[in-house]
Amino acid sequence: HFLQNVIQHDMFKAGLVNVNFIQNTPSLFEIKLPQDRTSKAVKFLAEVIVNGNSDVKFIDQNKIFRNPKVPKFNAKESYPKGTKDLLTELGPEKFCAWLKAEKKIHYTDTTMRDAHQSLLATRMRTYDMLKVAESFAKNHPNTFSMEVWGGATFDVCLRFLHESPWTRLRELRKAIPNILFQMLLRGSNGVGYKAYPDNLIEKFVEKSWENGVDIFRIFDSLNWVKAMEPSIGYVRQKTGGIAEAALSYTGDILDTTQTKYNLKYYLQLAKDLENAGAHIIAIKDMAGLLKPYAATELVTALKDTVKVPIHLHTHDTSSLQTATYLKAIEANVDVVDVALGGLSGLTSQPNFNAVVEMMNHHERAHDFNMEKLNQFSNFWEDTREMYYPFESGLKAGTAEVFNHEIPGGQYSNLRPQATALGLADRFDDVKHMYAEVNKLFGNLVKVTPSSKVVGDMAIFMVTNNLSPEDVMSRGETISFPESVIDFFKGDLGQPVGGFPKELQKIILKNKKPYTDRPNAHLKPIDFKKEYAAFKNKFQKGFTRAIEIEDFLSYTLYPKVFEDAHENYKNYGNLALIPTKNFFYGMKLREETLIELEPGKTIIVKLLSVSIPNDEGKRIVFFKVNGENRYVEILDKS
Ligand code: 3PY
Ligand code: ZN
Repeated sequence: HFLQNVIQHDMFKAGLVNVNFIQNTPSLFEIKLPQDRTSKAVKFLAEVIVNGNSDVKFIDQNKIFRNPKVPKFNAKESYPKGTKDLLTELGPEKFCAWLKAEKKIHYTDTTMRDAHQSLLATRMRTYDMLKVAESFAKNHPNTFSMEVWGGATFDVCLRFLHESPWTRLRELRKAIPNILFQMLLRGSNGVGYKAYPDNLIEKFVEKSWENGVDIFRIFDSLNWVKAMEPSIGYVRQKTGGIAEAALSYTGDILDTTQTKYNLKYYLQLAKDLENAGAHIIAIKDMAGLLKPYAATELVTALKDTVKVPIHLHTHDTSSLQTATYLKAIEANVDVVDVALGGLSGLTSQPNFNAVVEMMNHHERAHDFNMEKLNQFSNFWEDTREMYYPFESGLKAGTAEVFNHEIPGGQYSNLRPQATALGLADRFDDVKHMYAEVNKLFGNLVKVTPSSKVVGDMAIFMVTNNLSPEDVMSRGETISFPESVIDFFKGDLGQPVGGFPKELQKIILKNKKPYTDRPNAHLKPIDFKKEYAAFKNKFQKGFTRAIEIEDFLSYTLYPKVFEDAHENYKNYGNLALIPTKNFFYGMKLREETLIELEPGKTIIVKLLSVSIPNDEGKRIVFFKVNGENRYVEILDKS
């Protein structure tokens, strides 16, 4: 590059150089590396080598990673037919009739969504998913569905992994064309934490279907049917997919002293959701509170009350939930959610492999190749090692969950959130306070985003040493967290039984609450105008075409999208970097392979890292496909 600068310099071309030419022409040293994909990938690696990945808060230098083995499959063979083919053939109504008539118990594999959301703070990268996707689709085509999208994955994918969630969905769809894909949709809150304009949710549903989602599990964080109705409608009108509406399970129907969320309540809710157009009803037990004998009662009664199939979801936080599945299966539940062994248990779903074994030789058994299924479990167990900084720290099942009722997906975030605020030693207090806040707020359904409001308030109260009595007696003088104020205003909708009135006044002070749908207060998106403006702003200097899906990402998460976009411009598609290198950079003399596109792989070897120069920059030397390259990186330490 230096020589290029010399040769192309006007004075050199004019033959006007003397011995001082180099010395007097500092611009010759302004080396512009070509901004191709290889350079961008190498620049990212150099950055992580020198400064680390800002998402990784500690590194265990002694950690040795195993190489996860992908279970064998035949790459040349076509895909065996699965549920996706059946849905295409039958359409949603007939498909659900088929499901209901099935005697076998069916399984949804949550490994690529809820399992890692609940165990590893949602950090699982597309890179690792794609490694096993085709193999899984060819080895286990009898899986009912795979939950691969939605919930927190959308946000985390963009924010921390610097990937496009849409590209993830498309790539997975290509690799798994035969099994139904499922997403978790927070109704009017989309894949975010607040209400969005209805026409944004409508477009989001339509584009999710076009990019690969088949089953939309729709819930509302307060079980408010009014808030779920529009999304159920969009799935029915805008897609050929399945609207699965969820009742989020709270409390304990066996406890007769708890009168709010009793069996009658859930049956009415299920009926309302069926009337709203649900193709399937999900029992969404987000905290793992549905005990085995309660499952017998709930599932039996639901099967008598609604005509559509019942899909059961739980989290194994207490370690009791495999028994719940047994009871639910005996009561004729149609599908249960499980996660491959290596990413199952505790705050994640019950163990896929073990549940299949449990059912072997039972009249509802569903045959799976256990040797292969266990190999997939091992793949994830080995892969999980690379995500160690994101483990939640929970080591064993805890019956405490029946008291605090913290959802599995929130648990793995709450501890780091508390730690970041200096409450590492007071996590017990936070859990305890979470239950207190729930009581104070009138006993809520707690699931994203209502669970976040309860969590924010619990952390706020522990930090400020406030008791529920303090809140009631001197709340007028307290500035509550914004999420709590918005919640009491009605921004997340209306809770079962309404807000506690006295507390609402204390928290809102002079603000006026409303009781209709929050979305009704929002201006619809002007897609034509706003998308055109968006393209104008973001296409410049961007190497791939901006598309409507990017606009949706931006509309849901403006700042996060802008950062991810900037990141893409600087470093290219980071989803291609192997996970080990993405989080931890490279060790000296380590060699890594990066497949920039099918058939174009670069081999990168780290040769050396210099000490910082006068400007604090280090020079990182690589060999890339046999050629020497170096990158200067400012050492920020
Ligand atoms: C989410 O909304 O992300 C959840 O997983 C809720 O359980
Ligand atoms: Zn869940």
